[in-house]
Amino acid sequence: MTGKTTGALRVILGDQLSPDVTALADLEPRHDTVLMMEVQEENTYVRHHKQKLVLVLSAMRHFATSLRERGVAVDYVELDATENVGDLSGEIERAVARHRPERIVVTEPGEWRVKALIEGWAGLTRTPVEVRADERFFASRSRFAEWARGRRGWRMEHFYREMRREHAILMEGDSPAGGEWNYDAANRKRLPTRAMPPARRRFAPDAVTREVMALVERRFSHHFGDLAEFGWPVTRADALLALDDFITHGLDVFGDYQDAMRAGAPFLYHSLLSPALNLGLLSPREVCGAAEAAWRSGAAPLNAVEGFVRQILGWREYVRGVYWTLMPGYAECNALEATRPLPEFYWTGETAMRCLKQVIGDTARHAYSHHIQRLMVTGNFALLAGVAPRDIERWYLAVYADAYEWVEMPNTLGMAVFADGGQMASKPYAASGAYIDRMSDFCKGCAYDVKHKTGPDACPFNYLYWAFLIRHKDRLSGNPRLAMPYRTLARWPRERELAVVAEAQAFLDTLDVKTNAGASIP
Ligand code: FAD
Ligand code: DLZ
Ligand code: SF4
Repeated sequence: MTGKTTGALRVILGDQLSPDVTALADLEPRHDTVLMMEVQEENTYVRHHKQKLVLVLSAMRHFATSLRERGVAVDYVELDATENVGDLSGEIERAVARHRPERIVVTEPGEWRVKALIEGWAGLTRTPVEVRADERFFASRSRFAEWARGRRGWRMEHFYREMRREHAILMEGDSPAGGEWNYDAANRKRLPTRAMPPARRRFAPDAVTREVMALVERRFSHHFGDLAEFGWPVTRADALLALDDFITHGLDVFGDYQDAMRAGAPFLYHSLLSPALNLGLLSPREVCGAAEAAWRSGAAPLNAVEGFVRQILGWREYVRGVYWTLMPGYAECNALEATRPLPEFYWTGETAMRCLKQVIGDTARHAYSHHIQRLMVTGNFALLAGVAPRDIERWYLAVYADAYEWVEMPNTLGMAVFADGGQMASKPYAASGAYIDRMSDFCKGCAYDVKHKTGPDACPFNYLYWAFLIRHKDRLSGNPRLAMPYRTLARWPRERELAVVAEAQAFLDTLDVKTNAGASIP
């Protein structure tokens, strides 16, 4: 390619796989070149689950093909290319030498770390760099900042209602559809034993994906997780089929069983759409639009559709706003001063606690857990055990197919382990074994007894829960949402408190806390 000069070098990062991404707006096929780079650094900044690596790399390759089919010149640097220098900035430098572009155009990235890299590109290459807003979200970063400015407590529900109005989703004039903003009271039921969750559509790996699978097994064999069950959509066409599958088979009872868990049924009625959404294969607008259309046509009830839309128009947008408003300091927050290294079983699944074993095992098999599994099983345990926020945060970033820092970090630090001290959630999501027992069938086959509060066979979540409340009494007892358990605790004699704390400590001392290199579950 030496000798050719390019108008604009349009950079597409691995999670910017949307035909309408701003970096491609006003593309001049005759003059411009699209640059896509597979680089070692992005594949190893955490030990990403092997399925996540295959998903990103295969989706990138398919996206490049779809651009070429539209007549766009794509300079695609494969991971195994001999000249590949292994990081985004190094590859930009090489690409600028190849193409000598007038300017570089890129859409703002999803991570602070990559934003900092991009800020160095103009100096590095002596070429103007135009960074464009990522318009694939309902709210721009500045829209969230404007909403947050001057508010003391941020609550997702308030932001969500503004988004509903602003984007006219599930609205009837100025009022929310059906008269209520939130139908959670009708949601979150226990899954009946007779309920038969539908088999979910998975996508058999095609030749491109199989080639990437071999590459990942060869280069990243020591990363977490298994490839055998890989079934994620890697093209927009397949992602649209996945959306249709969910609207047809999952949406109508999505709300009812949103919080339910069942051993051997990791997907239940969830959409499984986050990997495709976060890569840009689907847009949040079309997903919310499809759900609203299902309600308007009578195919799904309002409680289900509102519950689903709230996850995307509400939570997804809200956590992105939290991330960009509070970074870079947010990454370091540790309000509860938790310091325990991540227990080894998060990587191996080797624990007698059946809930954790099941969720971690499914994570290894599918690179997926639904929200309550993440929040109330692995997250709850990390919170109660006082795992260092940065350790558990890096774990979530590594093990899920949908994990990118802008969405993963606030969910982990803010929601799961309360490291931001309540910026995101009004109380820590701490729960004893009774919650897990109520929402799942995990406790039935467990070595521990969920009904026992103390003693060698007592469920560890029980004494860890009370020890957590005791440990953080000074900080948390004034929280109105924790008034009930603290009232209970106030009735305990001092000896009982001390006994629970000692039992929790003895259990925590038994945890194997070697920091693991990310080995697969056998
Ligand atoms: P569904 O239950 O079908 O929900 C529909 C969609 O709503 C999801 O696809 C997702 O785009 C969105 N959504 C739902 N809940 C949230 C939420 N809390 N925050 C943002 N979006 C939400 N989600 C990610 O996309 N990437 C992550 O790295 C991630 N890390 C998480 C870490 C922790 C500790 C917790 C508690 C949650 C995390 N989540 C993350 C949020 C949520 O668990 C996943 O979005 C969801 O499980 C994805 O599965 P699904 O597509 O079947 O979701
Ligand atoms: C996650 C990821 C991976 C695994 N690999 C690449 C890659 O090789 N090239 C690339 O451009 N992007 C990759 N990504 C996505 C980036 O890490 C992503 O842009 C940031 O996580 C910001 O969201
Ligand atoms: Fe988990 Fe406790 Fe239930 Fe066992 S008894 S599955 S450890 S909640």
